[in-house]
Amino acid sequence: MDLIARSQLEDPLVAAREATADMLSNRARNFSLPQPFYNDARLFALDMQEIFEKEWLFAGMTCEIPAKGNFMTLDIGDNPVIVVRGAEGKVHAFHNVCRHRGSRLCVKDKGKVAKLVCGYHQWTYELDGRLLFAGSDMGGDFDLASYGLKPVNVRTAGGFMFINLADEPPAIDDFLVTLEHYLEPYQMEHVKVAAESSIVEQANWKLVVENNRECYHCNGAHPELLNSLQEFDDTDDPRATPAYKALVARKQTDWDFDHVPWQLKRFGKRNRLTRTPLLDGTVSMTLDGQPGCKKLMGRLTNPDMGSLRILHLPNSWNHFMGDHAVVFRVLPLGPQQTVVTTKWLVHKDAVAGVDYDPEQLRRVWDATNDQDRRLAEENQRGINSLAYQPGPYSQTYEFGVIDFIDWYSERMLSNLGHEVPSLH
Ligand code: 3BY
Ligand code: FES
Ligand code: FE
Repeated sequence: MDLIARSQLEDPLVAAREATADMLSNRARNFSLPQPFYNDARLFALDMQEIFEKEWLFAGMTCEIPAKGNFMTLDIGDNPVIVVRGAEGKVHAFHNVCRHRGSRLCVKDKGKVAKLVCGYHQWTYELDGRLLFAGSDMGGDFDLASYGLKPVNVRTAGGFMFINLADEPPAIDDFLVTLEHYLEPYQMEHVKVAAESSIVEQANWKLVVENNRECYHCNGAHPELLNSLQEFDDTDDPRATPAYKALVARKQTDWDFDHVPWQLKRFGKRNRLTRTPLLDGTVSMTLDGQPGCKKLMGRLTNPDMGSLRILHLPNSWNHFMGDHAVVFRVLPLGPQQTVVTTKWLVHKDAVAGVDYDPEQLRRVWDATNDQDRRLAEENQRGINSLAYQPGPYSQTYEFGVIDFIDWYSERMLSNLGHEVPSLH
């Protein structure tokens, strides 16, 4: 919206901002949030303004736009965004909004173009966002240079693309350097998408993320996933058994031998990277735990890489194994609606039907995603009841959820311009 016009209208969320800051400043730590955080339209608008329009978001993988002119689009709430590969391999991101009369520019999810051409009146932009051509008669003093696409901050590392809609994005460099290092064995320029799914969950985005941050529900919900996944988060998991710790130590020796990073790294509560073993005897998140792709990723020669887990709040978690990787992206659609996009990655020279069967490869996480969707939707339905009141998270089983809600509360308060209370 035009900035002057916006300032002339009263912000309808003034009261909601105060109430939100108040609820977060006074929340019971280690308890789920009050109901409005999960179902109120004003709270949802604030989540979009203060979290999704201000924090770094996972957009997609560089392998999805491998060559000049390849683009992908995504919507951050009301903000359509285009990510495009320009000259010399440079990744650009723009608001996907034409500078003529504001039409959405690229309407496809992905594709390849020579120039970015608006479908309405054919204003034509270079891949770096410069306006090249604006119809036949815009008047003699029309200055093309004033009507370039509005840029969106974009950073890439280890094959991941992150975008940020803020004027002054928070620092992210330390995480990106580590991400690059941890992904080096996977040679992410030699990767392709083998399968992809997007599912819409009738649940607030925070319920989707909360569900992912714990495995308290795994035993009851995920038979396919538990053929390979250890329910322990890491060696610092309070439930970790001596047998698990011994397995971890054994695998870490193998990974060191292959010069593959595994150490737990955290960047605040926003990012966490760690490599953890799968169940002994299994090497991949497939139904039988055996490789789903015969050709291993990158420079790897040992399929037994466990899973490199990469968390990026607010909207991504990922598993990198020896034979394939699974990357997840969460985007809110409404107060009680979220889209979860999953992509299965393999070596780009792996051949479908020969080295891997895409249907087999995706089976475990298709099943797991659907199970998690049901859990999040039932969680939403109960929370909508007048009976709902915030309930306690288990510090033994749900520490990841506590961390997520702490991160969310801290970022929300800080972005609202409020003081962040100390957590201790
Ligand atoms: O594997 C995951 O991505 C998460 C972590 C624990 C439960 N959930 C399935
Ligand atoms: Fe894009 Fe007119 S709105 S060319
Ligand atoms: Fe789950």
